[in-house]
Amino acid sequence: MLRTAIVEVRAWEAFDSRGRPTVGCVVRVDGGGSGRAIVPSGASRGSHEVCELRDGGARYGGDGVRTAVWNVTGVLAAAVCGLDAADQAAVDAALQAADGTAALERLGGNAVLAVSLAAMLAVADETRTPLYRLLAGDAAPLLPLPMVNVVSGGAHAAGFLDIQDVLVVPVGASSFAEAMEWSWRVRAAAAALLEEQGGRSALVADEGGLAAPLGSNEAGVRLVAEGIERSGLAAGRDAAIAVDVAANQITARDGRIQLRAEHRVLSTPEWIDEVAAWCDRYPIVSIEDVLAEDDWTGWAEATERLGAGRQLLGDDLFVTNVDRLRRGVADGAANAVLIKPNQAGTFTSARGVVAAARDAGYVPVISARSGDTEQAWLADLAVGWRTGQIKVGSLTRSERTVKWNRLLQIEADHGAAAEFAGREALADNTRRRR
Ligand code: 2PG
Ligand code: MG
Repeated sequence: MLRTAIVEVRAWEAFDSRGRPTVGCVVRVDGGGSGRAIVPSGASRGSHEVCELRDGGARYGGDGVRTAVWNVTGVLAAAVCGLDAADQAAVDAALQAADGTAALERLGGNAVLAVSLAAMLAVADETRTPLYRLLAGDAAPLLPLPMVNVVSGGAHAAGFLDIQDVLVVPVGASSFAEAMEWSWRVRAAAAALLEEQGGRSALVADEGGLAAPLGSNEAGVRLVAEGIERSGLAAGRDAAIAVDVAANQITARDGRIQLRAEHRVLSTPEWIDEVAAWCDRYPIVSIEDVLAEDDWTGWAEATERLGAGRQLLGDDLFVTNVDRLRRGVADGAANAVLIKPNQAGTFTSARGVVAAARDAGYVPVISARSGDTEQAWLADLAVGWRTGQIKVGSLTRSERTVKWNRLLQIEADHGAAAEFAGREALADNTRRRR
Protein backbone atom coordinates (compact mmCIF):
# COMPACT_ATOMS: atom_id res chain seq x y z
CA MET A 1 0.00 0.00 0.00
CA LEU A 2 1.03 3.61 -0.53
CA ARG A 3 2.38 5.36 2.53
CA THR A 4 -0.17 8.12 1.93
CA ALA A 5 -3.17 5.79 1.52
CA ILE A 6 -5.96 6.73 3.93
CA VAL A 7 -6.48 4.01 6.53
CA GLU A 8 -8.54 5.71 9.23
CA VAL A 9 -10.85 8.72 9.68
CA ARG A 10 -12.12 9.81 13.09
CA ALA A 11 -14.18 12.84 14.12
CA TRP A 12 -15.53 14.57 17.21
CA GLU A 13 -17.43 17.63 18.30
CA ALA A 14 -14.88 20.41 18.95
CA PHE A 15 -15.19 24.16 19.70
CA ASP A 16 -14.41 27.20 17.57
CA SER A 17 -13.00 30.46 18.97
CA ARG A 18 -16.50 31.77 19.73
CA GLY A 19 -17.18 28.68 21.79
CA ARG A 20 -19.63 27.18 19.31
CA PRO A 21 -19.42 23.51 18.38
CA THR A 22 -17.62 22.62 15.17
CA VAL A 23 -16.28 19.47 13.52
CA GLY A 24 -12.84 18.11 14.49
CA CYS A 25 -11.34 15.31 12.40
CA VAL A 26 -8.23 13.14 12.16
CA VAL A 27 -7.17 11.34 9.01
CA ARG A 28 -4.46 8.69 9.39
CA VAL A 29 -2.47 7.30 6.46
CA ASP A 30 -0.75 3.95 6.04
CA GLY A 31 2.78 5.19 6.74
CA GLY A 32 1.64 6.28 10.22
CA GLY A 33 1.30 10.02 9.50
CA SER A 34 -1.87 11.86 10.44
CA GLY A 35 -3.60 15.19 9.92
CA ARG A 36 -5.97 16.88 12.35
CA ALA A 37 -8.38 19.58 11.20
CA ILE A 38 -10.93 21.73 13.03
CA VAL A 39 -13.40 23.56 10.83
CA PRO A 40 -13.90 27.35 11.14
CA SER A 41 -17.33 29.00 11.11
CA GLY A 42 -18.66 32.44 10.15
CA ALA A 43 -21.16 34.76 11.82
CA SER A 44 -21.93 36.92 8.81
CA ARG A 45 -22.56 34.09 6.39
CA GLY A 46 -23.54 34.44 2.77
CA SER A 47 -26.71 32.56 1.89
CA HIS A 48 -24.94 30.90 -1.07
CA GLU A 49 -22.22 29.27 1.04
CA VAL A 50 -22.20 25.48 1.25
CA CYS A 51 -24.37 24.13 4.05
CA GLU A 52 -23.11 24.24 7.63
CA LEU A 53 -24.96 21.35 9.22
CA ARG A 54 -26.23 22.01 12.78
CA ASP A 55 -28.30 19.63 14.86
CA GLY A 56 -30.99 22.02 16.05
CA GLY A 57 -32.90 21.07 19.19
CA ALA A 58 -31.95 22.09 22.73
CA ARG A 59 -28.37 20.86 22.93
CA TYR A 60 -25.82 23.70 22.56
CA GLY A 61 -28.70 26.00 21.73
CA GLY A 62 -29.26 24.10 18.49
CA ASP A 63 -25.64 24.55 17.33
CA GLY A 64 -24.41 21.02 18.03
CA VAL A 65 -22.73 19.17 15.16
CA ARG A 66 -23.23 15.55 16.24
CA THR A 67 -24.93 14.69 12.95
CA ALA A 68 -22.06 16.16 10.94
CA VAL A 69 -19.58 14.20 13.10
CA TRP A 70 -21.57 11.02 12.50
CA ASN A 71 -21.59 11.78 8.77
CA VAL A 72 -17.78 11.85 8.85
CA THR A 73 -17.34 8.58 10.68
CA GLY A 74 -20.39 6.79 9.30
CA VAL A 75 -20.36 7.87 5.63
CA LEU A 76 -17.36 9.92 4.50
CA ALA A 77 -14.75 7.66 6.11
CA ALA A 78 -15.88 4.74 3.95
CA ALA A 79 -15.83 6.97 0.86
CA VAL A 80 -12.16 7.92 1.26
CA CYS A 81 -10.52 4.94 3.01
CA GLY A 82 -8.07 3.32 0.62
CA LEU A 83 -7.69 6.48 -1.49
CA ASP A 84 -4.33 8.21 -1.81
CA ALA A 85 -4.51 11.32 0.39
CA ALA A 86 -1.84 12.90 -1.82
CA ASP A 87 -4.36 12.89 -4.67
CA GLN A 88 -6.43 15.67 -3.15
CA ALA A 89 -8.63 16.03 -6.23
CA ALA A 90 -9.66 12.36 -5.98
CA VAL A 91 -10.30 12.61 -2.24
CA ASP A 92 -12.42 15.72 -2.68
CA ALA A 93 -14.32 14.21 -5.62
CA ALA A 94 -15.14 11.17 -3.47
CA LEU A 95 -16.33 13.42 -0.63
CA GLN A 96 -18.51 15.44 -2.98
CA ALA A 97 -19.94 12.31 -4.60
CA ALA A 98 -20.77 10.83 -1.19
CA ASP A 99 -22.82 13.93 -0.42
CA GLY A 100 -24.31 14.21 -3.90
CA THR A 101 -25.54 17.82 -3.65
CA ALA A 102 -23.79 20.95 -4.92
CA ALA A 103 -24.22 22.80 -1.62
CA LEU A 104 -23.25 19.73 0.47
CA GLU A 105 -26.64 19.78 2.16
CA ARG A 106 -26.94 16.09 2.82
CA LEU A 107 -23.82 15.45 4.91
CA GLY A 108 -22.82 19.05 5.67
CA GLY A 109 -20.04 21.23 4.27
CA ASN A 110 -18.52 21.23 7.77
CA ALA A 111 -18.27 17.42 7.69
CA VAL A 112 -16.82 17.40 4.17
CA LEU A 113 -14.26 20.16 4.76
CA ALA A 114 -13.01 18.47 7.95
CA VAL A 115 -12.01 15.35 6.00
CA SER A 116 -10.68 17.32 3.02
CA LEU A 117 -8.37 19.41 5.22
CA ALA A 118 -7.29 16.57 7.48
CA ALA A 119 -6.30 14.50 4.42
CA MET A 120 -4.12 17.34 3.17
CA LEU A 121 -2.50 17.77 6.59
CA ALA A 122 -1.89 14.02 6.81
CA VAL A 123 0.17 14.14 3.60
CA ALA A 124 2.26 17.01 4.95
CA ASP A 125 2.84 15.02 8.13
CA GLU A 126 3.62 11.73 6.39
CA THR A 127 6.04 13.30 3.90
CA ARG A 128 7.52 15.62 6.56
CA THR A 129 6.96 18.55 4.22
CA PRO A 130 5.86 21.97 5.48
CA LEU A 131 2.32 22.43 4.19
CA TYR A 132 3.07 25.62 2.25
CA ARG A 133 5.83 23.80 0.39
CA LEU A 134 3.57 20.90 -0.46
CA LEU A 135 1.05 23.37 -1.91
CA ALA A 136 3.55 25.57 -3.73
CA GLY A 137 4.96 22.72 -5.82
CA ASP A 138 7.64 24.24 -8.02
CA ALA A 139 6.57 27.84 -7.35
CA ALA A 140 8.46 29.94 -4.81
CA PRO A 141 6.54 30.64 -1.59
CA LEU A 142 5.12 34.17 -1.27
CA LEU A 143 4.43 35.95 2.03
CA PRO A 144 1.09 37.79 1.80
CA LEU A 145 0.26 41.43 2.44
CA PRO A 146 -1.89 41.32 5.61
CA MET A 147 -5.12 43.17 6.34
CA VAL A 148 -5.28 43.58 10.12
CA ASN A 149 -8.55 44.32 11.90
CA VAL A 150 -8.41 47.40 14.13
CA VAL A 151 -12.07 48.34 14.71
CA SER A 152 -14.91 45.82 14.64
CA GLY A 153 -18.63 46.30 14.23
CA GLY A 154 -21.62 44.44 12.84
CA ALA A 155 -22.23 40.83 13.80
CA HIS A 156 -18.75 40.59 15.35
CA ALA A 157 -19.20 43.43 17.85
CA ALA A 158 -22.80 43.65 19.01
CA GLY A 159 -23.66 46.07 16.20
CA PHE A 160 -21.72 48.99 17.73
CA LEU A 161 -21.06 50.05 14.14
CA ASP A 162 -23.06 48.91 11.13
CA ILE A 163 -19.96 48.16 9.07
CA GLN A 164 -18.16 45.02 10.19
CA ASP A 165 -14.42 45.67 9.97
CA VAL A 166 -12.07 48.59 9.59
CA LEU A 167 -8.60 47.21 8.95
CA VAL A 168 -5.10 48.55 8.48
CA VAL A 169 -3.17 47.50 5.35
CA PRO A 170 0.57 48.15 5.75
CA VAL A 171 1.06 48.81 2.04
CA GLY A 172 4.54 50.34 2.30
CA ALA A 173 6.15 47.59 4.36
CA SER A 174 9.02 45.75 2.75
CA SER A 175 8.64 42.46 4.63
CA PHE A 176 5.91 40.54 6.40
CA ALA A 177 7.55 41.15 9.79
CA GLU A 178 7.63 44.89 9.13
CA ALA A 179 4.01 44.75 7.98
CA MET A 180 3.01 43.20 11.32
CA GLU A 181 5.05 45.71 13.32
CA TRP A 182 3.42 48.62 11.50
CA SER A 183 -0.03 47.10 11.96
CA TRP A 184 0.69 46.74 15.67
CA ARG A 185 1.68 50.41 15.84
CA VAL A 186 -1.56 51.52 14.22
CA ARG A 187 -3.69 49.28 16.42
CA ALA A 188 -1.90 50.47 19.57
CA ALA A 189 -2.33 54.12 18.54
CA ALA A 190 -6.02 53.62 17.75
CA ALA A 191 -6.47 51.88 21.12
CA ALA A 192 -4.84 54.84 22.90
CA LEU A 193 -7.07 57.29 21.01
CA LEU A 194 -10.14 55.27 21.95
CA GLU A 195 -9.16 55.40 25.63
CA GLU A 196 -8.71 59.19 25.36
CA GLN A 197 -12.25 59.39 23.99
CA GLY A 198 -13.54 57.49 27.02
CA GLY A 199 -13.74 54.06 25.35
CA ARG A 200 -12.31 50.78 26.66
CA SER A 201 -9.63 49.21 24.47
CA ALA A 202 -9.63 46.01 26.57
CA LEU A 203 -13.04 45.08 25.17
CA VAL A 204 -12.38 43.20 21.96
CA ALA A 205 -14.74 41.72 19.39
CA ASP A 206 -14.90 38.22 17.89
CA GLU A 207 -11.77 38.77 15.80
CA GLY A 208 -9.85 40.70 18.46
CA GLY A 209 -10.57 44.19 17.07
CA LEU A 210 -11.58 47.18 19.19
CA ALA A 211 -15.31 47.14 19.94
CA ALA A 212 -16.87 50.45 20.92
CA PRO A 213 -20.04 52.44 20.27
CA LEU A 214 -18.38 55.22 18.29
CA GLY A 215 -21.61 56.92 17.22
CA SER A 216 -21.16 56.70 13.47
CA ASN A 217 -19.62 54.39 10.91
CA GLU A 218 -17.35 57.11 9.64
CA ALA A 219 -16.03 57.53 13.20
CA GLY A 220 -14.77 53.94 12.97
CA VAL A 221 -12.90 54.69 9.76
CA ARG A 222 -11.62 57.97 11.23
CA LEU A 223 -10.28 56.22 14.33
CA VAL A 224 -8.08 54.00 12.16
CA ALA A 225 -6.99 56.95 9.99
CA GLU A 226 -6.04 58.88 13.14
CA GLY A 227 -4.31 55.77 14.46
CA ILE A 228 -2.14 55.77 11.32
CA GLU A 229 -1.28 59.48 11.85
CA ARG A 230 -0.54 58.96 15.56
CA SER A 231 1.66 55.93 14.82
CA GLY A 232 4.03 58.12 12.82
CA LEU A 233 3.42 56.21 9.59
CA ALA A 234 2.54 58.06 6.38
CA ALA A 235 -1.15 57.64 5.54
CA GLY A 236 -1.56 56.00 2.15
CA ARG A 237 2.15 55.53 1.54
CA ASP A 238 3.05 53.33 4.53
CA ALA A 239 -0.33 52.31 5.86
CA ALA A 240 -3.78 52.37 4.30
CA ILE A 241 -7.28 51.28 5.25
CA ALA A 242 -9.57 48.43 4.23
CA VAL A 243 -13.27 48.29 5.09
CA ASP A 244 -15.54 45.22 5.19
CA VAL A 245 -19.09 46.55 5.08
CA ALA A 246 -20.63 43.03 5.25
CA ALA A 247 -23.62 44.64 3.56
CA ASN A 248 -25.81 41.52 3.73
CA GLN A 249 -26.19 42.23 7.42
CA ILE A 250 -27.48 45.78 6.96
CA THR A 251 -29.55 45.50 3.78
CA ALA A 252 -33.30 45.74 4.31
CA ARG A 253 -35.82 43.67 2.32
CA ASP A 254 -36.39 46.61 -0.02
CA GLY A 255 -32.66 46.70 -0.81
CA ARG A 256 -31.88 49.85 1.16
CA ILE A 257 -28.93 50.13 3.54
CA GLN A 258 -29.97 50.47 7.18
CA LEU A 259 -27.45 52.34 9.31
CA ARG A 260 -28.94 51.57 12.72
CA ALA A 261 -26.05 53.12 14.62
CA GLU A 262 -26.86 56.42 12.87
CA HIS A 263 -30.66 56.06 12.55
CA ARG A 264 -30.40 56.47 8.76
CA VAL A 265 -31.65 54.45 5.80
CA LEU A 266 -29.96 54.96 2.39
CA SER A 267 -30.70 53.86 -1.17
CA THR A 268 -27.93 52.04 -3.07
CA PRO A 269 -26.80 55.21 -4.95
CA GLU A 270 -26.83 57.21 -1.70
CA TRP A 271 -24.78 54.53 0.00
CA ILE A 272 -22.23 54.43 -2.85
CA ASP A 273 -21.98 58.24 -2.57
CA GLU A 274 -21.35 57.92 1.15
CA VAL A 275 -18.58 55.36 0.67
CA ALA A 276 -17.10 57.46 -2.17
CA ALA A 277 -16.95 60.41 0.25
CA TRP A 278 -15.03 58.26 2.78
CA CYS A 279 -12.66 57.30 -0.04
CA ASP A 280 -12.02 61.00 -0.67
CA ARG A 281 -11.30 61.67 3.00
CA TYR A 282 -9.37 58.57 4.07
CA PRO A 283 -6.69 56.36 2.47
CA ILE A 284 -9.04 53.47 1.69
CA VAL A 285 -7.50 50.85 -0.63
CA SER A 286 -9.97 47.98 -0.28
CA ILE A 287 -13.75 47.76 0.19
CA GLU A 288 -15.36 44.38 0.85
CA ASP A 289 -19.03 43.47 0.47
CA VAL A 290 -20.04 47.07 -0.15
CA LEU A 291 -23.47 45.80 -1.22
CA ALA A 292 -25.54 42.70 -0.58
CA GLU A 293 -24.84 39.31 -2.11
CA ASP A 294 -27.38 39.35 -4.97
CA ASP A 295 -27.21 43.01 -5.99
CA TRP A 296 -25.20 42.36 -9.17
CA THR A 297 -26.23 45.64 -10.79
CA GLY A 298 -25.34 47.68 -7.74
CA TRP A 299 -22.01 45.85 -7.49
CA ALA A 300 -21.14 46.67 -11.10
CA GLU A 301 -21.94 50.33 -10.44
CA ALA A 302 -19.92 50.39 -7.24
CA THR A 303 -16.97 48.71 -8.98
CA GLU A 304 -17.05 51.28 -11.78
CA ARG A 305 -17.36 54.16 -9.36
CA LEU A 306 -14.98 53.10 -6.56
CA GLY A 307 -12.61 50.61 -8.19
CA ALA A 308 -10.09 52.94 -9.82
CA GLY A 309 -7.01 52.63 -7.63
CA ARG A 310 -9.00 50.54 -5.23
CA GLN A 311 -9.82 46.91 -4.48
CA LEU A 312 -13.50 45.92 -4.54
CA LEU A 313 -13.60 42.60 -2.74
CA GLY A 314 -16.44 40.09 -2.96
CA ASP A 315 -17.00 37.84 0.07
CA ASP A 316 -20.70 36.98 0.48
CA LEU A 317 -21.04 38.00 -3.18
CA PHE A 318 -18.84 35.15 -4.42
CA VAL A 319 -18.77 32.75 -1.43
CA THR A 320 -15.64 31.09 -2.87
CA ASN A 321 -17.79 29.65 -5.66
CA VAL A 322 -16.47 29.50 -9.20
CA ASP A 323 -19.87 29.98 -10.87
CA ARG A 324 -20.62 33.10 -8.85
CA LEU A 325 -17.13 34.41 -9.58
CA ARG A 326 -17.71 33.89 -13.33
CA ARG A 327 -20.99 35.78 -13.11
CA GLY A 328 -19.15 38.62 -11.37
CA VAL A 329 -16.46 38.70 -14.04
CA ALA A 330 -19.12 38.82 -16.78
CA ASP A 331 -21.01 41.61 -14.99
CA GLY A 332 -17.95 43.64 -13.99
CA ALA A 333 -18.74 43.16 -10.31
CA ALA A 334 -15.73 43.52 -7.96
CA ASN A 335 -12.10 43.04 -8.90
CA ALA A 336 -11.03 40.72 -6.08
CA VAL A 337 -12.43 37.61 -4.39
CA LEU A 338 -12.22 36.48 -0.78
CA ILE A 339 -11.22 32.84 -0.40
CA LYS A 340 -12.71 31.00 2.58
CA PRO A 341 -12.30 27.21 2.38
CA ASN A 342 -15.44 26.56 4.42
CA GLN A 343 -17.59 28.55 2.01
CA ALA A 344 -16.43 26.19 -0.74
CA GLY A 345 -16.58 22.90 1.20
CA THR A 346 -13.43 21.28 -0.17
CA PHE A 347 -9.86 22.25 -0.49
CA THR A 348 -9.93 21.53 -4.26
CA SER A 349 -12.91 23.78 -4.96
CA ALA A 350 -11.33 26.64 -2.98
CA ARG A 351 -8.13 26.25 -4.97
CA GLY A 352 -10.17 26.20 -8.17
CA VAL A 353 -11.56 29.63 -7.30
CA VAL A 354 -8.03 30.98 -6.76
CA ALA A 355 -7.07 29.71 -10.23
CA ALA A 356 -10.25 31.06 -11.87
CA ALA A 357 -9.69 34.45 -10.24
CA ARG A 358 -6.16 34.63 -11.62
CA ASP A 359 -7.35 33.70 -15.11
CA ALA A 360 -9.91 36.51 -15.00
CA GLY A 361 -7.49 39.13 -13.64
CA TYR A 362 -9.24 39.13 -10.26
CA VAL A 363 -7.11 39.13 -7.11
CA PRO A 364 -7.55 36.35 -4.50
CA VAL A 365 -7.48 37.26 -0.79
CA ILE A 366 -7.44 34.35 1.65
CA SER A 367 -9.47 34.77 4.82
CA ALA A 368 -10.14 33.26 8.23
CA ARG A 369 -13.67 33.19 9.70
CA SER A 370 -14.92 35.11 12.71
CA GLY A 371 -15.32 31.77 14.50
CA ASP A 372 -11.89 30.32 13.82
CA THR A 373 -9.61 27.80 15.47
CA GLU A 374 -6.19 27.37 17.04
CA GLN A 375 -4.84 25.99 13.76
CA ALA A 376 -2.48 27.72 11.35
CA TRP A 377 -3.06 25.92 8.01
CA LEU A 378 -4.68 29.02 6.50
CA ALA A 379 -1.30 30.78 6.66
CA ASP A 380 0.29 27.94 4.69
CA LEU A 381 -2.48 28.14 2.10
CA ALA A 382 -1.75 31.84 1.58
CA VAL A 383 1.98 31.25 1.13
CA GLY A 384 1.73 28.05 -0.91
CA TRP A 385 -1.02 29.31 -3.19
CA ARG A 386 0.71 32.71 -3.48
CA THR A 387 -2.59 34.53 -2.90
CA GLY A 388 -0.70 37.75 -2.16
CA GLN A 389 -3.11 38.87 0.58
CA ILE A 390 -4.48 37.47 3.83
CA LYS A 391 -7.16 38.58 6.28
CA VAL A 392 -7.09 36.93 9.69
CA GLY A 393 -8.59 39.41 12.15
CA SER A 394 -6.69 41.46 14.68
CA LEU A 395 -3.47 41.16 16.67
CA THR A 396 -5.05 39.68 19.79
CA ARG A 397 -6.64 36.27 20.49
CA SER A 398 -4.65 33.13 19.82
CA GLU A 399 -6.79 31.86 16.94
CA ARG A 400 -5.60 35.02 15.12
CA THR A 401 -1.99 35.21 16.33
CA VAL A 402 -1.35 31.53 15.56
CA LYS A 403 -1.72 32.40 11.88
CA TRP A 404 0.36 35.59 12.06
CA ASN A 405 2.99 33.63 14.01
CA ARG A 406 3.11 30.93 11.37
CA LEU A 407 3.70 33.55 8.65
CA LEU A 408 6.39 35.24 10.73
CA GLN A 409 8.10 31.88 11.16
CA ILE A 410 7.95 31.02 7.45
CA GLU A 411 9.48 34.40 6.60
CA ALA A 412 12.21 33.98 9.22
CA ASP A 413 12.98 30.47 7.93
CA HIS A 414 13.62 31.88 4.46
CA GLY A 415 15.78 34.76 5.66
CA ALA A 416 16.77 37.20 2.94
CA ALA A 417 15.34 34.90 0.25
CA ALA A 418 11.75 35.39 1.49
CA GLU A 419 9.46 37.04 -1.05
CA PHE A 420 6.82 39.45 0.31
CA ALA A 421 3.80 40.47 -1.76
CA GLY A 422 3.47 44.12 -0.66
CA ARG A 423 1.29 46.82 -2.22
CA GLU A 424 1.35 45.25 -5.69
CA ALA A 425 -0.93 42.48 -4.43
CA LEU A 426 -3.90 44.84 -4.18
CA ALA A 427 -6.44 44.92 -7.01
CA ASP A 428 -7.57 48.01 -8.82
CA ASN A 429 -9.64 48.48 -11.97
CA THR A 430 -6.96 50.35 -13.86
CA ARG A 431 -4.64 47.40 -13.47
CA ARG A 432 -7.33 44.84 -14.34
CA ARG A 433 -8.14 46.49 -17.64
CA ARG A 434 -4.57 46.55 -18.84
C1 2PG B 1 -15.88 38.29 6.85
C2 2PG B 1 -15.54 37.25 7.91
C3 2PG B 1 -14.18 37.44 8.47
P1 2PG B 1 -17.44 35.91 9.05
O1 2PG B 1 -17.02 38.75 6.76
O2 2PG B 1 -15.04 38.60 6.02
O3 2PG B 1 -13.96 38.75 8.92
O4 2PG B 1 -16.53 37.22 8.91
O5 2PG B 1 -16.54 34.76 9.26
O6 2PG B 1 -18.34 36.18 10.24
O7 2PG B 1 -18.22 35.79 7.78
MG1 MG C 1 -16.51 39.75 4.78
